[in-house]
Amino acid sequence: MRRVALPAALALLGIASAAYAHPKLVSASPMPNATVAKPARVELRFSEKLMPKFSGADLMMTGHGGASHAPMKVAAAAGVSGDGRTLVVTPRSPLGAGRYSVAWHVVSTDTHRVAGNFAFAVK
Ligand SMILES: [Cu+2]
Repeated sequence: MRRVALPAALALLGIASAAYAHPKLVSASPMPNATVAKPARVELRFSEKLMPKFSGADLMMTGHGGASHAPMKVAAAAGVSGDGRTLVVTPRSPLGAGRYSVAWHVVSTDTHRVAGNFAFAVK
């Protein structure tokens, strides 16, 4: 119960304090909508320091071979890197050719929660 309640409370906090600085996605690798050779990891850099405990991302495969399919979760580990602002998603095995989406959620050290997603393709 508590695990569910806390992120929800943080989300409400985020909405209530929309005028304050929220973590923004500054850059991502692969870049949104880019087509790249097999990336070893996905990196998302934010404008604020993140709370690792409440920050993460799901990597999903959404299609391959020219066809879309229901999102399939890719086994991956997500963590915040040494600079405190970069969320790194490392797939357990190399990504095959196809289309992917990254659904991320982060909580900055001032407790603002932001979520978003973007897509990229692997050739
Ligand atoms: Cu697929």
